[in-house]
Amino acid sequence: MVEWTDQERTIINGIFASLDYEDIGPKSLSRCLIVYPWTQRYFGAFGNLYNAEAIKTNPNIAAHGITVLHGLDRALKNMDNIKATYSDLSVLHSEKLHVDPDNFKQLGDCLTIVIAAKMGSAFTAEMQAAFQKFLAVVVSALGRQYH
Ligand code: HNI
Repeated sequence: MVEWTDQERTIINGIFASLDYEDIGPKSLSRCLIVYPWTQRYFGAFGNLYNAEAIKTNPNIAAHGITVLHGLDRALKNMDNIKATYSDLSVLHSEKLHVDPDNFKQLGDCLTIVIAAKMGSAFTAEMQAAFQKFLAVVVSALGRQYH
């Protein structure tokens, strides 16, 4: 069971409260597909992923980036029970989508970078520490149902 300090809870809630899902979601997912091109294989049905420009302007990728961020809302609202909260999503990514669980971390790192780029110096080391911890718990929970 993960313990959260009041400061960590405040920081994580603060980051999500100021998050522009429609901006950060598409940017994070498209960055992941560009920086880690093997992740494109799961999005074969999403249309043109021919180059970075195509990925950045692909409306299906943009929409899915927003879906993923809303997926993170579930963890935010259930911070003391992220493992159970994500058990269905973990089964989906494992058994139906066959997503290699290593990719969860790559996407999380892209999200951190996009948030840092947007917030600039306001994204302090303490904020990053709390956010990375949150993402690590999410990644671990999403990887739980793999065997
Ligand atoms: Ni992911 C579907 C959340 C990482 C590939 N994913 C979803 C859905 C949510 C979601 C929510 C929609 C489920 C539903 O329809 O019931 N995904 C998350 C979260 C993370 C994550 C919270 C990590 C932070 N997903 C990834 C990664 C990949 C990925 C890293 C591949 C590289 N996800 C998919 C694919 C789908 C998907 C593919 C199905 C999309 C579709 O519409 O067909």
